[in-house]
Amino acid sequence: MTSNKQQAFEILFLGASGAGKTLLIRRLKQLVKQVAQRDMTDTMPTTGVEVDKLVIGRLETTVREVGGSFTAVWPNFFSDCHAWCYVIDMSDRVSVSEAAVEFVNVMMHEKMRNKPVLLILNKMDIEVAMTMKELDAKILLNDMTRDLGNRLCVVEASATEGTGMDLVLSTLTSFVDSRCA
Ligand SMILES: Nc1nc2c(ncn2[C@@H]2O[C@H](COP(=O)(O)OP(=O)(O)OP(=O)(O)O)[C@@H](O)[C@H]2O)c(=O)[nH]1
Ligand SMILES: [Mg+2]
Repeated sequence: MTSNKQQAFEILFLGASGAGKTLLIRRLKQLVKQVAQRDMTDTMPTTGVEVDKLVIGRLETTVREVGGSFTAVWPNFFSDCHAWCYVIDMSDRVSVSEAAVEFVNVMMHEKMRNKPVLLILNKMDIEVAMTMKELDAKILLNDMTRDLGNRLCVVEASATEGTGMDLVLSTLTSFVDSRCA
């Protein structure tokens, strides 16, 4: 494994408070480190920033979560990240549109425009969760993924049940490894 500074990789996790960023990162950690299954759903809201180091693909990767209550400082972390994830709570139908608008705003930020992004549609285990098709009707996801090629990936997940996590990891691995190529 190479982990010198030149090859360091940083992934930024953004999304509204309660969307599931911390739990998703815990699940990722569990997959990568193959730690035993335990109840890990007892998260607390992230105050400020939380940083983890995980080996993803060929590099030791910094995974940085900025709490959803700290949107004002999100741009402070745009320069240093190489890829980012945006998490939407699909069960919160009232806030999905707002979250989607926030996502598009970050996508269009000059420091983020060319970076690979994984949009995680989380909490799909909840019965009332909006489907990807419904979200597509709101923000034309299909058009965006077509226009941006493999720079934008979209995954449906449930951090609670662990579904979609293999795809989250393989997508992040492809982001990391494409930088090493
Ligand atoms: N049902 C369900 N609950 C989830 C899921 N993901 C997260 N949760 C729960 O949602 C709550 C908030 O999750 P967090 O991971 O703390 O959310 P966060 O995005 O980190 O929130 P901030 O740190 O405040 O920005 C917790 O009670 C989690 O257990 C999911 O996929 N399904
Ligand atoms: Mg958190």
